[in-house]
Amino acid sequence: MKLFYSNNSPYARKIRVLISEKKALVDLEKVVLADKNCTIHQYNPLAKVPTLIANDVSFFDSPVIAEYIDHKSDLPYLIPSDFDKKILVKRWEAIADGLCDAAVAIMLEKRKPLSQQNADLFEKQIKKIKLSLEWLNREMECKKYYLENKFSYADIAVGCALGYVKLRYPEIDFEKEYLNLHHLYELLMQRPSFQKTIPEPYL
Ligand SMILES: N[C@@H](CCC(=O)N[C@@H](CS)C(=O)NCC(=O)O)C(=O)O
Repeated sequence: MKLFYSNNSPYARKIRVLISEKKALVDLEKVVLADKNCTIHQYNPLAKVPTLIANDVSFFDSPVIAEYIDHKSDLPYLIPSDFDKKILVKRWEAIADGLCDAAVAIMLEKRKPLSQQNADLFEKQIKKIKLSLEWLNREMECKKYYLENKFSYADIAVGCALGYVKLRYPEIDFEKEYLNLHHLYELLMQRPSFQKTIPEPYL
């Protein structure tokens, strides 16, 4: 198996953390999406990371890849097979991905010349980020990990979204505003899988 990823993609980080936690045998290949000849075009018509190649088939997007890796590798499943538990994990992944979508949308808008930037877009996306963080923070009340206080893919998804928000918005004081999420991220950052995939501020 081979995973195409880019350095700071929070969706790809989710998969890299999962691969590390599951000790899955996957080659990692870093790509530069801005490169017109980027290899990703050969494997994914959407030209997005993460993309996984397994048995000559390409898989995307990250929720699909996560299911594939969790299912095909050893060790206990991090996405539960029990439907009622699994759907809660997927629900958390959906919020985590939505949080990343909003943060990425703002980052892309900021890259445009000032005269072309849309103030409404900033306001709308910032609201999504704030409300999602408040929502997740409430969900973590009196909990160590999200699902039955056991580490799962839900924590990986939200942890990677938090890492990305922290990278792009260092001014957010998690300890003051979202204490439960602060504790969760601190706990996750003790894991080698999170440490070795931390986003790099200069990219
Ligand atoms: N929903 C997708 C989102 C993937 C995504 O948007 N990745 C970004 C990098 S953070 C990307 O590849 N962007 C390139 C593009 O949109 O052309 C997933 O979960 O995999």
